[in-house]
Amino acid sequence: MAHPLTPFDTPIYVVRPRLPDLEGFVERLRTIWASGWLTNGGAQHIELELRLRQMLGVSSLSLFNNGTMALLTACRALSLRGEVITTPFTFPATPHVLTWLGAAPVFADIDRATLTIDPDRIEPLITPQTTGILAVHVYGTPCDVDRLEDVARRHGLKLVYDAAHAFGVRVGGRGIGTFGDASAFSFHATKVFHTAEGGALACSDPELAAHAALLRNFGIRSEEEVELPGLNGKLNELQAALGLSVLDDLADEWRARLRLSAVYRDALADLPGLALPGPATAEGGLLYYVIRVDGDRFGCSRDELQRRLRALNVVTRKYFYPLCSDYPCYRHLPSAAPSALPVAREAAGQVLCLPLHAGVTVEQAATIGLMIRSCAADGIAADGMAAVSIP
Ligand code: T4K
Repeated sequence: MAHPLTPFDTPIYVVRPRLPDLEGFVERLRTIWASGWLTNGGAQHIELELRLRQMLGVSSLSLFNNGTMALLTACRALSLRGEVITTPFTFPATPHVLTWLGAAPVFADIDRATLTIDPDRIEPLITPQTTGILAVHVYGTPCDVDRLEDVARRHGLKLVYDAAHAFGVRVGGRGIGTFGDASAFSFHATKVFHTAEGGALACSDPELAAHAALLRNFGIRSEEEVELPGLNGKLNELQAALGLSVLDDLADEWRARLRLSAVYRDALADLPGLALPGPATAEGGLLYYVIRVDGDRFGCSRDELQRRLRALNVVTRKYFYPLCSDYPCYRHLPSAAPSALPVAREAAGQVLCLPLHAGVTVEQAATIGLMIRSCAADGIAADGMAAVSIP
């Protein structure tokens, strides 16, 4: 094992796209070449939609050219307008789709354990203008789907899930995409399953699915009928072929991530001031390995830890810092007041995503664990205890 204070020769990135067997992918490309069909719902698209529908356990699934477009289409198809209650602890895409629809995001604080929207914080924010709730399964951890369903039903609100992180996640045996009115997945290159860029919209209502399908293709009903002001949300055949190839060896990727999660846990579990994710047990999720650093107890701040790891060629990310409610376009909103979002604010100051993908070896993960331990020891040294110095 490399000495923990020797930088890796090349960067170890927080995420890396799964690159499938090239020969298998080229075989699929040959089929596309022979067909002369590059987009607008070709054979690869049809096959991928079918396989994902079965795999995710949803009755309807439509592919999109990215997760943002799938989310935008879901919110549009459900007529979200006025005010929509959402979380500040997410990627910019979540509140931005609301803004693009002319709806105002209203931020509710998050639950301390799951980092997803706190159902108890939603009701006080509901006004006559509220039309829906847009919740996010952060890092693949499911929202409290039962309580969100209850709040939405009692107040007649639409419930949309941003499931960008939640590919393959199940709750009580049910596919995560079966909850709420609609769910949007992201198949960006940095996700466990990907199509380089891509996404999908899942829902249970066939009428909603048909409406969304129209919105995805300019609102075109037939050659001579354009029914709605739709946009272009289509995934092309090359990307669908890539997705099919990635699906073929996805089990390997999940196995590798499970193994690495266990290595990190063994390496870090006893460190004070460090909160780790619960032990990973099943396929699904495992998008990031997110630790939370309590700087005072750990010995060095999250930001300092990130800087030191970067100097050792370990590239981590602070998903999600800053909070969306702190962006210049949202911080004027009443619900964005820092005092209203204490749990989200604390999480944004503590989270750090460690490298988690099949490109990381068990030995590298163990070394990253030792590097993190060294940072803690170094911090403690500042208080007069034994030191391990980092160049
Ligand atoms: N909702 C949520 C909750 C989301 O997290 C996202 C996207 C969306 C909605 C929207 O879905 P999409 O419209 O994107 O399908 C990345 C992804 O671009 C973004 O998809 C993802 N969430 C977000 C959490 O992460 P960045 O700006 O952090 O990506 P970037 O380019 O800095 O890459 C991150 C790391 O990945 C780098 O350290 C290097 C590595 N990388 C990246 C790419 C693109 C590679 O190794 N190879 C690559 O090809 O947003």
